[in-house]
Order: sequence, then C-alpha cells, then structure tokens
Amino acid sequence: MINHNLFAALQAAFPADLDAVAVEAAEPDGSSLKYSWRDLKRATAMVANLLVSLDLAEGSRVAVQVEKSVEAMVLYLATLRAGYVFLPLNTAYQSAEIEYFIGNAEPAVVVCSPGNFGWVSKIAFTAGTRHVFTLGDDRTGSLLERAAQCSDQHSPVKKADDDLAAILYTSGTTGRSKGAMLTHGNMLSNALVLKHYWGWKPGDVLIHALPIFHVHGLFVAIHGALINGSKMIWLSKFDPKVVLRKLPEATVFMGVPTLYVRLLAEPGLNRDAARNMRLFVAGSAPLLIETFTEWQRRTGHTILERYGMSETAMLTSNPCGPDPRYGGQSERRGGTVGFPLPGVHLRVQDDEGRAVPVGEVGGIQVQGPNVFKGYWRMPEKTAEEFTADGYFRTGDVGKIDERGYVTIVGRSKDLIISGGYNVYPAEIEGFINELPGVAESAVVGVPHPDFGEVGVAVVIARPGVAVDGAAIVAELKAKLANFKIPKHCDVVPELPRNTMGKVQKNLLREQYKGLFV
Ligand code: MCA
Ligand code: AMP
Repeated sequence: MINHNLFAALQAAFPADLDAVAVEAAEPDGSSLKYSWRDLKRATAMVANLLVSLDLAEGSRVAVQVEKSVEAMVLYLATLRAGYVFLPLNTAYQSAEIEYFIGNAEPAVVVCSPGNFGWVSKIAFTAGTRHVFTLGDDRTGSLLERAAQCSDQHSPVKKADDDLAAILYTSGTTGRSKGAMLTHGNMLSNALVLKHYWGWKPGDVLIHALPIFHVHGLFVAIHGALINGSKMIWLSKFDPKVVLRKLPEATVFMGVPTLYVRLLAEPGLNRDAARNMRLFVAGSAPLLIETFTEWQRRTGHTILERYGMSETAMLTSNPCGPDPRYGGQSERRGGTVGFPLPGVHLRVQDDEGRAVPVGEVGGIQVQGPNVFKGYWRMPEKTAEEFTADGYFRTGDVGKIDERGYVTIVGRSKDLIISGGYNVYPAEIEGFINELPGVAESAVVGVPHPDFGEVGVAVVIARPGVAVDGAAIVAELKAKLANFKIPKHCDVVPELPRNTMGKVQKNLLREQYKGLFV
C-alpha cells in the first residue's frame, strides 16, 4: 500500500540541506530562535513516539488548545506522523465551549496550556480522556518533558487517502458545533494544487502570522511552506510592526482582511518594504475593495484573494499567473474570489436545484478531492448538506461571471465573520436568552473598520424587569470566547417582525449599520 500520510509527503519535500533554517521564530523584541529542518524531523519523531507509546486506539483524537508556538506546530505534525487525528481548538474558547468539544470528540489525548491544566484536565478526565499534557509557548510543559525521553527516529504510520487526519469544529446556524472530518487525501490534494497554482518557487519565504487552530494558518500556510521546502518566519501573534520589519526577508504573506487593514495603518508600509515580496494572499472573510486598491497603491502589489471553508479547505483563487483553463487570464480582480481551483467543481444553483444563468446569484455548491468526509458522528447532518449528486452546499451565495470569476455576494447561513473568526448569532442568542430578565434577543453583524464585521445584540427584557446592555455583555464575557462577544448591546421594547412573527434581522442590520463606521 502507498503511504498517503500527509506528514510523509510534507517531509519528502524537506530540502536536502537539513541544517538550513526551516522556521525562524521572530519575537517582538527583535530576537529570534531558529529551527532547522533536522530539528523539525527529530522533534516530530520524538512527539510521535510519545503518542505511539500511549498505545492509543486507531483513529484516536488528539485535542489541542495551546498558545501558538513552533512546538505547537510540531505537535500537529507529530500527530499526523503517528497517524492520529488532530483536533485544534481556538485559545479563546472557555470552559463551556471546551466541555462540548471534548465531550463530543472524546479525544484520547488532550494538550492544554500549563496555566489551564486545572480546569481543562477536570473536563477531560470527566469525559474519559486518559492523557492530559501541557505545552507552554515557552517550550515548558509535560508534553516536551515526556517527548525528550523518546527516540528521534520514527517512520510515518501508513495511512490511506481516506483516513482521517483532522477534525475542525465549525458552528452551525442551529444546534451545536459540528466537527468537519478532513482526510490525509483532502489536505494533500489541496496543498499540491495550491503549490502549483500559487507558483511556489525555490527560495520562497513565508511570514506566518495567523493562528494555527483554523484552516488558514494551520493548513494553507503551514502545508504551503512545508510542501515547498520553504522557510517560515514565525510570529506567535500577529504584530504589524514585526511583519513590516521582516517583510524584506520574505516573499509570501497570508492574512485575513483585518491583518491587511492593520498593516495599512503602518506608515512604513510602502513599495520599498515590500520590494522582495512575490505574493500577498487574503481570505477567510470578504476583502473590501478599498483595502485591495489601497494595498496596490501603497505597495505596488495586487492582493490575491481566495475562498475556502473548514469543510473543504481552499476552493477558489484569483490567478497567480495566466490560467490556461480560463483563456490565460491572469488578472486578480478585487471583489472576486477568482476561479475554482484545478480539480474543484463549483456550481451555482437556485433553491429548486437548477443551475442559474451566468452572472446570476444562487447557492454555491462544490465537489472535489478536497471536500471533507462528513461531520463527526452526524450522518444525518452530513446527508443534509450534500446534494443527491454529491455536491456540498457551502451556504455561501454567489455568482460566476462570463469570464469565470466567482464572486461571493452573501451567505444563506446566519453567520458573522469577525476578523476572520466565525460567530454564529444563534449560539450567542442562546446564551443571552438564558440570562435572567431576558425575554428574547437578536444578534446581527454590522460593518466594522478593523474586524470587517462585528456582532450587535438587541434584547427585549421580560415585562417589569430592568435589564442593562453592558451587564449582558459582561455576563457573556465570562462564558464565551472573547471574539464572539457582541461589541454593543441595546435593550429595546420590541424587535421588528414580519407578519409571521419572525424577527427581521435585515431591518436591524440596517438600523445599526452606522454604529462603528
Ligand atoms: C480579537 N478580538 C476580536 C477578534 N479578535 N473581536 C472580534 N473579532 C475578532 N476576530 C477582540 C478581543 O475580544 C479583545 O476584546 C480584543 O479584540 C483584543 O484581543 P486580542 O486577542 O489581543 O486581539 P488581536 O490579537 O488584535 O486579534 C485580532 C486578530 C485575530 C489578529 C485579527 O482576531 C486573528 O488572528 N484573526 C485571524 C483569524 C483566522 O485565522 N481566521 C481563519 C479561519 P476585549 O478586550 O473586549 O476582550 S480559517 C477560514 O476562515 C477559512 C477556511 C478560510 O477561508 O481561510
Ligand atoms: P470556516 O468554515 O469557519 O472556515 O468559514 C468559511 C466561510 O468563510 C465560508 O463559507 C465563507 O462564508 C467565508 N469566506 C472564506 N473566504 C472568503 C472570502 N475570500 N470572501 C468571502 N468570504 C469568505
């Protein structure tokens, strides 16, 4: 059997000179720590051997909620290498959120920050997890202490194309979060397509400034660099000043739109700073045309916008060079997400399942080797999201123009994308409605200059009860990840409703659209 282990493919692309720098962790104070390709090889082998020594069942999940560090990436790669299933968790998640993910995924191993061991291990042990390790962003913790005693030799475990490599939780418009199951084949196919489509070359250097618990930072960025044998300049946290300082040493940068907005606010961002850059990639949320054109003006570079999902990894991209499938067009068109990637079939249908004419709007559906295997332990939900002929309904609404460019015009799912993180109003409303004195609530997304979009909560109090918007926000802060907290909360006598009694969120969006801009 051919080994389809994604790690094996990534490792095969490591350069011949194993002593060259693979990752340079850049600190805000100007210092840096360098890791060679040999270091990556050895460290992933040691952590993989630690996991193997635990004698875990086939397909065991390794759930990880740790601060970003090179060692956290090593843990991801080691999990692939050892053939287990990686389950990354946003560091902002609080106990109720973690309790759900651990209860639902039943991981055999949980790795958390040393400071969170008390509450995370309690949740994990209660849920039946046998092994809880700690990993700090300063190389402390039990994971590395234990791995240090393991051998640095390890053969990547044999995996089939269809074997699970990772589960990414993504919230739903109704009900609880669903775990999107991604296979080794999903991710390797996507990494190889992007390597070619984005023209990765020898000598490319990536600035990695995104978090590593979502598709963008964990897969698109890390796989992109590794499968090209490219060095990464690693920022543990996005800092526009550090990015600007390191830009002359780099050729590729990837960011959500907020990162571009914040970089544009730096007076030092100019053509000279970007002189060695080859490619700026944006995605995860809509890139405003103002950001796109201002970036061109300031740096001379045209941002390449692409589109993807947790369930599918990358789906479309503006061209990096001439695309022969589309008459050699090479223009990166602002406001569009470009062409379907090679191997991805993308169509736009109306609600009755008919293809819409060119240029008309409908639901975006996709098929391809990158499309996930289904939602973890939710076969009915999985079946609902696929058409009879095997296309995945993205929940995004868009159109394809006569030149083949895809534009996303909205979402049929009630979702707010704030600074690249997804916030589901239904989840926030559920928490608000539980608070004493609250009769009902509606959460809507409104434009925001930094995060693109943020949540605003509009609440009705129970008769005769005084409820305070600021107090609601304070209560939510104790329960939910910080990026999900509405940036404003109003208590009103009534919500606008249609004749069926349904809250008209479009009217609320209109009413609050000028709150931050
Ligand atoms: C931080 N805050 C936010 C957000 N981030 N509020 C709304 N939306 C956000 N995204 C708030 C915090 O609640 C806090 O508020 C205050 O800002 C400062 O928090 P801090 O963590 O220090 O913020 P930051 O470091 O400035 O973070 C902003 C950020 C971060 C760098 C833009 O949000 C980020 O890294 N975003 C990238 C997300 C990403 O990688 N998405 C890819 C998903 P308070 O002080 O009131 O508590 S993958 C995906 O979508 C698909 C597949 C795709 O296509 O890629
Ligand atoms: P998630 O599943 O959390 O990774 O979020 C995926 C969603 O992000 C998609 O379904 C889109 O709604 C949105 N998205 C990703 N990239 C873009 C983009 N370039 N423009 C607009 N929306 C995007």
